Amino acid sequence: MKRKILALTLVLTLALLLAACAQSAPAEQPAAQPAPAQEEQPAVSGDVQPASEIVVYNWSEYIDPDIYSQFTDATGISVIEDNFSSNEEMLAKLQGGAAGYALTVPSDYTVAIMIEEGMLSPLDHANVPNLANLGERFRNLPYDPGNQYCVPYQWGTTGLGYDSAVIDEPASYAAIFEPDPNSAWYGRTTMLDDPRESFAAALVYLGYDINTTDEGQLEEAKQALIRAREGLAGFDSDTFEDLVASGENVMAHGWNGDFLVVQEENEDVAYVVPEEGGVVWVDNICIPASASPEQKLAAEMFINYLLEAEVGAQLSEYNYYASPNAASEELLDPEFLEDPTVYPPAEVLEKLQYIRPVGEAESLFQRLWDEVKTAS
Ligand code: SPD
Repeated sequence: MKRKILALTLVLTLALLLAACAQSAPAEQPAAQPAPAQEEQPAVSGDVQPASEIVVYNWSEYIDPDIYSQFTDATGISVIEDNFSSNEEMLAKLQGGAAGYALTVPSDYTVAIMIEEGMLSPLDHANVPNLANLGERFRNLPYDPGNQYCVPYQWGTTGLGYDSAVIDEPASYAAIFEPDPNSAWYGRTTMLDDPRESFAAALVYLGYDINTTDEGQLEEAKQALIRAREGLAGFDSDTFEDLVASGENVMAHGWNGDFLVVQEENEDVAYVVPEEGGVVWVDNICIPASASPEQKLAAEMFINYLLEAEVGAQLSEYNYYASPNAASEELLDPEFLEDPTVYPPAEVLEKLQYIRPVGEAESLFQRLWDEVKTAS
């Protein structure tokens, strides 16, 4: 199978390089004549060669490292990965002027913010022919219609993971927001260190819309989070699943795939979307506007590689998240495709909401989140 991937990639890489060379052939023009004034220069000029190295700014443990080395073997382009733990952390770093990243992986609402702020470079679809493999419903998502800037990477849900050998299924977010010192999870539970995600859990528990900008409702959610802190071991977006698998903690608010991965280590780890509902999300791979034309071309080649049916399946087999790649789905184990923690049934899906951009209230969420974390 790997040989087939390699062959396909070589063919595609050659095709892209040939296309780049063909575009670079200048139209016959006498050198002495001034070039006609052009209102708009193409983002990538014809003679651009792909960068020999790219840096991908990604969530941690979100990609099989073999995918990077396979891509390097196929194209000669090496890949370095840097990690972030929340959309807000990634956004702040890029807004602060961090350059050098050829790719980053924002969630839905953050894509909308980044497009609005001019932080993303539009995709040249001619360099991403494998876009044809994307599932129909991932082609016109409201935050990026027509995949003008990004390609959906993986999708999933946010809920509660727990050690089923120690506690019963936490059916409700009350397990977190009504801390009980006599419960087995008191002091052995974490929540995501993520303003929009943790506020979403509090808001949904209180019966409010997770995208509310009503200051009274947000203040109530803040108080609920401060109360919850009493029963928490902390806020953690990096090791929450490992701490449940190792037995140090017994419950964590987190993302479905991360809990499924650690089932290999501890089969008692389970995951549930509480009865109140929660968050459904789509992460996307996108090119920061700060990428050079060379980095952008190499980044598009990488996106195209990820969209290979086999590579997309390899991604899901590694991180246990649902794939937006329809061609990959055909290669995935039917057991995975039927797992309700990966592909939620209709009755769960209808209780889930997308986090949406809230404009100026974004800073209100951040201020209230800082208050939650610093409250004594
Ligand atoms: N271990 C990688 C997990 C990536 C989860 N991203 C989801 C963000 C939803 N707000």
